[in-house]
Amino acid sequence: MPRTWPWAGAAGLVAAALAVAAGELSAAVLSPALSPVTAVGAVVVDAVPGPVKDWAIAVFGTADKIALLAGMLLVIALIGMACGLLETRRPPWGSAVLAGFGVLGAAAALSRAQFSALTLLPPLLAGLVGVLVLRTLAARIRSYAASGPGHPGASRRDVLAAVGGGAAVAAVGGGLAGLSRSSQVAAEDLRAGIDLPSPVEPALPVPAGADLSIPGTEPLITPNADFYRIDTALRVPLVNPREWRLRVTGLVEREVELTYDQLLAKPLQESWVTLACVSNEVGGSLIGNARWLGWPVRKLLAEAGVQAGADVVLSASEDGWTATTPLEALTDARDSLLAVGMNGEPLPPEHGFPVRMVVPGLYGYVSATKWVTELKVSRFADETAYWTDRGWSERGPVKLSSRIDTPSRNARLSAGTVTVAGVAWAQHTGISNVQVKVDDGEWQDARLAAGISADTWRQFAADVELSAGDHTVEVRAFDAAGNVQDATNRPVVPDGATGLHSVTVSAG
Ligand SMILES: Nc1nc2c(c(=O)[nH]1)N[C@H]1C(S)=C(S)[C@@H](COP(=O)(O)O)O[C@H]1N2
Ligand SMILES: [Mo]
Repeated sequence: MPRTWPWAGAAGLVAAALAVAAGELSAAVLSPALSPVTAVGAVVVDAVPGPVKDWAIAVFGTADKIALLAGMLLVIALIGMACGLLETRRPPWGSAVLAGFGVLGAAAALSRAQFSALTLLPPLLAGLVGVLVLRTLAARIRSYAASGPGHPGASRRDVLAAVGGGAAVAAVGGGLAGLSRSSQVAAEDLRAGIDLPSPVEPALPVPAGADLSIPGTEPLITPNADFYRIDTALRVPLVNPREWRLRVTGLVEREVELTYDQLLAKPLQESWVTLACVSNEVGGSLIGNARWLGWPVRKLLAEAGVQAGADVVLSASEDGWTATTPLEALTDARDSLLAVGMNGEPLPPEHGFPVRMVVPGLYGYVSATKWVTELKVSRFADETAYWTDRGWSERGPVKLSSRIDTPSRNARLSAGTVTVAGVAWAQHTGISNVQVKVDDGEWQDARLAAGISADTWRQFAADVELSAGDHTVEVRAFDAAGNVQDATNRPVVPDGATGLHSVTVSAG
């Protein structure tokens, strides 16, 4: 019988490597914050006693994170090899143990503060890939082991091809994951070195009672880590703020170039703006509210001097994405910003670090360019942009809308008084009223929380009486210009969904 334990160990190592690569690469694509290796590392750091941490920092210094990573990868490699030996001898125990580690990775991901439906995807994908690879390779090794005169099975060459092929894929995948990780770490280091100036014009204070804090509703101010992320970037662009430049070109009296330090030296202001995506379905969550620190775009455009006849600004990002924003929205009195800060921190890499645009009242696809590097003043007649080239509307004002956060869809409640609560928005116009309706009843006014400004969403709450049985609760908003929310159901293409959000619940 051929000797197989070295093959079994190698198979386990390859399975573990492919599992880690699958987990890390899927996280790199979805959001670097979802890295299973980072999640497990954070759990390890939390679990390690203080004196050991001090020792590690004393020994490894600033390389402590690399040492931790190397240690974790070594342990994973050893576990992989052990699973390989186990799986070839006692299937399916090796892959069961490997799957167990996938579940532990998922638990580590869950133990981290921010949880979304995507959180579990990288660790579970890692576990799945590891198990499938291990089972396939181990089956081949067993067939090789059982082969002999009169028992044709896999040859040594078959085993070599399978394990070697897996190792080659793991090397490529691992290399890519490593690259993406090191650029992520580099971006974090660059960000960590930045000390944002205080705004000359601070944000409006949040009025008392603006946050109703009703259980089941989203917070009035969206934490950065929970803020929706939409972009076409497979890898988050890594822009060194020292090298960043913003150029103002096109129909201007003089071209202007701005460095990051020059931007930070401007009199900055802070504004509350609720940013929304045109792809947000009625009742969807592609919307968030943050405090943005930045310099008004209108001041930069004034420095450049806009020529007569211009009606659009084409903004372009580091990674080639573009948006066309009506010039007016960037020159009128609204707080259109070249933003450097989000909720008191430098912009997170995935939200446009070091500089992005934020324009109250317009969907992100026509205004909120992240990693922005150029503003070209031009004419709508001469320009198109990334999404307008793909069938989306040239103009993208945010539509008046509202969303019920609680009760949730299909909730089972006790009959009686139930609080219906959520948010309503009409950026740059403001919300004047919100109404809710149960089944075919009358519309009733909700309590409207104080607003921060016309550029932000407003919370509402209403107490409704629900008898035993199934009910549909619906919401509609009115803006400060007297418009009522459009009840006609329309899809998100080409310029944003309309319709009323409703939830069906059952009371008993
Ligand atoms: N560079 C770049 N900027 C971009 C995009 C993009 O794909 N690339 N997407 C836009 C869209 S469609 C939206 S809704 C907002 C989302 O910003 P957020 O990810 O910070 O929430 O960014 C906008 N800015
Ligand atoms: Mo968007």
